[in-house]
Amino acid sequence: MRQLFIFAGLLALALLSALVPLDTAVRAEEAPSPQVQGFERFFQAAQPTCTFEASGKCVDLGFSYADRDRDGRLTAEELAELQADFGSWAQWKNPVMTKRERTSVAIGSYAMQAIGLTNFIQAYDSDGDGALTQQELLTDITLDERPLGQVLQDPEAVDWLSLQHRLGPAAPFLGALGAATKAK
Ligand SMILES: [Ca+2]
Ligand SMILES: [Ca+2]
Repeated sequence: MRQLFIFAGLLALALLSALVPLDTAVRAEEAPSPQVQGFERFFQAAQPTCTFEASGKCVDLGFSYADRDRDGRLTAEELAELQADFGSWAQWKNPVMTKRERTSVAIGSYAMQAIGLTNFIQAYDSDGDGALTQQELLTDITLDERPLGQVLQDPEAVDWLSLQHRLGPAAPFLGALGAATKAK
């Protein structure tokens, strides 16, 4: 639960927002930390966009949330912060998640653990500056006017083979997640 959804960073958020609509009417009893509150605000704000609007808008929202210093690149520090926020948030949210949502989060967590932040950045950092631009992050995904959830379910839009090749150690988990999105 302390690890991030699938590709770390914005993609994870976008995926989660798009594929795992959570029942937010019920709240956990414990008072959430400022980090959890911040992530929850982001999640609530992004969900309508990510569910109904063009995929690029959802990705933009996720990226700007993660890009704390607004320089257009996600560094290892920013991704680690995001990962920590997401972990706390997912823990807080856990009591109100459905079994399926918990499973998705768990698969994503295992995948991120298997990959590791450093390897993840290296896999997509084509200019070698140690950080990821949105373009680098989306290397294996072709966005279009459909909402992100639909784009990610389209085998033509996501190059799962390339993605698994890049993120080798996590391939089984990514394959499972790919299959899960298709089976939806
Ligand atoms: Ca940045
Ligand atoms: Ca880069």
